[in-house]
Amino acid sequence: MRSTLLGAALAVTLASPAAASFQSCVAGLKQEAAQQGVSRAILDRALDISAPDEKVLRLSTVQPEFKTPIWDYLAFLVDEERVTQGRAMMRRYDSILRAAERQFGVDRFVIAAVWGVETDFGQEAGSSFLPHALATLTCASNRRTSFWKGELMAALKLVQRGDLSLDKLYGSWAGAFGQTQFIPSTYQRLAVDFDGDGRRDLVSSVADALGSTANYLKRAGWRQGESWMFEVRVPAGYNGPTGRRNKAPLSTWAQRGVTRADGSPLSGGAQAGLLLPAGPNGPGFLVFRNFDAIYSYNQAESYALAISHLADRMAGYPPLRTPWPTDDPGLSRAQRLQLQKLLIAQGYDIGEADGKIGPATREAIAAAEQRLGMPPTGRAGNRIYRALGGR
Ligand SMILES: [Ca+2]
Repeated sequence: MRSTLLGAALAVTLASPAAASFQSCVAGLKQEAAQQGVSRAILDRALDISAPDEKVLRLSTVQPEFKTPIWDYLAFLVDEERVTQGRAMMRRYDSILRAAERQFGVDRFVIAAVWGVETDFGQEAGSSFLPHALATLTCASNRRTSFWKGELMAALKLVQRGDLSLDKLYGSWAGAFGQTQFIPSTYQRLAVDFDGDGRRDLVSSVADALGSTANYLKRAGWRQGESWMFEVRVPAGYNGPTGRRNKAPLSTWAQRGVTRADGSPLSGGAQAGLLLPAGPNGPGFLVFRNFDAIYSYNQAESYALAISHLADRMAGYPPLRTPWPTDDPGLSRAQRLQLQKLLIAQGYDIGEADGKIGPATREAIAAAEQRLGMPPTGRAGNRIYRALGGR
């Protein structure tokens, strides 16, 4: 037995020093987790991995070669379909959302909007097995390895603690998982058992996921009853202060010529910053302390704008008043899917239509644009959509 094991280890070493070093790294992770109280039974099942997950490594090094315009990003995340479905989900989970709003003081439309943007209301939570993904990132990537190791340990402890079984640890390649995509360390710190069954299960329990999101936003500084954002209009050619952190009272913004989107005056002392994500000729937004709480969920202003706007739309507010400064607006998810079908019908080989605009779709769009005598942008916008017969 002993000699067989040694033989196997030797063979691996001879075959590939990288594989052997990966395996010894994983063995080290198991030992460290065991010392932190995770059982051998859990570890043997969780870290039954002999080579890095190549897909995770690939995803972790992808540089976004395509800068998404803000109007594309919002057209995708806040389309009519998501607004309608969001309203239906809010009716269905009304008592949970109201209970979370009461207990944590966080507006229920914002809680639901996080859910809608993160996983399309629980439908797209990711398919990477977290222990393998995080072990891969710890042992085979060369960036942020101590961060990934911490996330791996946190994930294993959630299982050890009895919050989740191993087979629920599926999420994004970078470790975010569950209905509202917490990373394991955040889960460990801030998840709550909101349905009262004794376990914090943000994968299968909508109540636990929504309660935990409310708790997150509360801890991020949410102020009960205050605004998060509203659309405004700035004077033509505005070149005054902007930025989330450049906050001033509404009365100061009024002096600078800023009005509500419908032209009505601003007043009051609430502190807000001005965002002009597409410059002074596009929609403007005054954003408040609660916007910063939403921002902290994913550290991106476009993300916080999408959550804020989806919350408003689900609450019954109209679409943005000021159009984006483009003659080629973005597409909804349904239109993206339709665009792919139109490309396939024209003979472009982009695989199956799935509504996800990847490199193959972008190449086909650029080719179609060229064929139609349009500048080849590769972007899934309204112009190519119409040109191919979409409506
Ligand atoms: Ca629970």
